[in-house]
Amino acid sequence: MSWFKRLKSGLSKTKEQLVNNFEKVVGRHQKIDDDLLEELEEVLILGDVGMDTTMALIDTLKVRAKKEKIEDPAELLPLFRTIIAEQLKPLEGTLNLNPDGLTVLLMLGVNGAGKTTTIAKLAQHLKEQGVGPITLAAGDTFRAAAIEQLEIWSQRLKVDFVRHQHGADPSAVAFDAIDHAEKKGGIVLIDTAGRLQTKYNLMEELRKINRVIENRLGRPADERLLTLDTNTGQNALSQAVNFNESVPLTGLVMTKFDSTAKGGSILAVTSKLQVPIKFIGIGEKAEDLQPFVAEEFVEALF
Ligand SMILES: Nc1nc2c(ncn2[C@@H]2O[C@H](COP(=O)(O)OP(=O)(O)OP(=O)(O)O)[C@@H](O)[C@H]2O)c(=O)[nH]1
Ligand SMILES: [Mg+2]
Repeated sequence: MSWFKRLKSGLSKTKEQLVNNFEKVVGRHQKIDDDLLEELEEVLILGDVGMDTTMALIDTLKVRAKKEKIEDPAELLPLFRTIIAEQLKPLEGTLNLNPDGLTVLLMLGVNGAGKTTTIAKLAQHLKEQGVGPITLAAGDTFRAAAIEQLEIWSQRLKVDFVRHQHGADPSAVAFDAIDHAEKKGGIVLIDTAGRLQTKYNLMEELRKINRVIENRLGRPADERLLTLDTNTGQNALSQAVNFNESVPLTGLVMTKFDSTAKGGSILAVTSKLQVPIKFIGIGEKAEDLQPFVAEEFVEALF
């Protein structure tokens, strides 16, 4: 099946929640009035778009409908599509690969968001594109079997692997991985342990890893990516804001669209935080991760 077809089927639960319910509401009304807009507001809030973003979107919808002299409620759906496409378009972003030397990528996120799988999928993706050599760094020294999980991926993908013992300082792993890869160039993908964005000590540890990388390289890590599980809905926004405060993010990876109806949270996150979405994940297999293309995403959603 093509990526677009899989994307479409991956987004089907979110489509049902957001787009189909939107369509049902406009279908029930003869004119665009406050009653209709209130019902649409409810659809967006239930679709995990978040209160503030919903208000802003409904407002834009109202203003644009008036400006474009739209009177038929049915025409609100294509207008809604346009507005979303316009919001997401500037957030497309490609991986920032260092053209004359080593690229360092640091992966962050809460427990179970999909960090390690995303690293593996990314490694595969980069390999297919001829980017390399690739080094995976086992920066999750906390969770049992986390090191082995990444090691198995490195063997499967036939890429370099740097590890320390369980319980070791993750900053030291990052440092050594850069040492290992520096002469070869290519890209180092550094995994980290999952952590709650509200746990001060754990977020401090991330700041330290980030600082150590910066001191070692003489520049910040080329990519500081946050993996967000779309199933977390509204909490994704709090995750993004808090991680961004500890380690200024260069991009987001939104995973598990295939298993959620809460994909509307992508709108909540991106309207608050102007951080590009670099990849989206729609499954557990390597080919289920692809660069985010706004128009393709909106097309699949609608
Ligand atoms: N359905 C689906 N599952 C995914 C996706 N991405 C990751 N997963 C699954 O989510 C689970 C957690 O993935 P991990 O990569 O281990 O997550 P993590 O963030 O590294 O987790 P910790 O290291 O425990 O914090 C695994 O079962 C993955 O296969 C996705 O896009 N879709
Ligand atoms: Mg992990």
